[in-house]
Amino acid sequence: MSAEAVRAILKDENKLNQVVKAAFDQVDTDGSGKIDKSELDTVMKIVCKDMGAEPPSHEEVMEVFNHLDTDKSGKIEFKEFKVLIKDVLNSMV
Ligand SMILES: [Ca+2]
Repeated sequence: MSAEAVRAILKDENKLNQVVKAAFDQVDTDGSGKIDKSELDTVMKIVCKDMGAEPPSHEEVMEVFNHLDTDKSGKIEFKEFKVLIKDVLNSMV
């Protein structure tokens, strides 16, 4: 994705929501509308494998989870996931 394309997404709330929703649905494998610890664990392992990195430890997964779970509900809701995707997109431009 080009920097211009990323900037266009960040400026357009509807586009951003579409991007976040597409990513969210991939992570939320049971379709519960929330991401739980085991779903995050699975995704982090896949991402690390894709990048050729060591799989994350349980502690690393928990650290990321607790960082994202800002309301401490024990699940990552859409709005919390959106913060993550926005951070990732912002880091690309
Ligand atoms: Ca939460």
